[in-house]
Amino acid sequence: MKIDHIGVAVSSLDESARFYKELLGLVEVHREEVLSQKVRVAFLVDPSELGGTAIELLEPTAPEASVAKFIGARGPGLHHLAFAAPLVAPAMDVLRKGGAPPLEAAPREGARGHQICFVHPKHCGGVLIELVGG
Ligand code: CMX
Repeated sequence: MKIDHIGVAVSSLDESARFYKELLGLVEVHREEVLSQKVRVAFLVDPSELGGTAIELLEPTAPEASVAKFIGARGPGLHHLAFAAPLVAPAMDVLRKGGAPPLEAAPREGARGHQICFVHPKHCGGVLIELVGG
């Protein structure tokens, strides 16, 4: 599976986006608040490869957000790896049968309107994994 994006937990979206844009030359292609997850997110990509792997910056909007808990416990940094899975539901079945059940019973809507699910890091060698549908 292709890596759709790499999630990075940040304390300030604007400050972190400035680093990726001004010093690494990425461009911001999307920004939104995901109310269900209590985060504001920004997606940044290499301008020469607009459909390529993105960096997703995640800034919590409430202390109870899972990203706020993550930053509180570990500080800002790499948060998750997201793989492109054109068909999320069948990929979830494969994970379930293989002993790595997703947190969700069925795909749900995530950032950018995509169908997504997450797999707990305890099943993935300490890395939070996301599947992102087409
Ligand atoms: N990467 C690696 N390890 C992580 C982790 C992460 N992102 N988040 C938590 N952990 C670790 C904890 O540090 C803890 O480690 P120890 O047992 O060694 O202390 C362990 O996993 C168990 O954690 P937990 O008690 O289950 O932790 P939480 O209550 O913090 O929940 C999780 C973890 C994965 C269930 C929760 O973060 C979750 O539901 N994530 C999916 C949703 C999400 O991340 N949303 C934000 C992104 C939204 C978007 O991209 O749009």
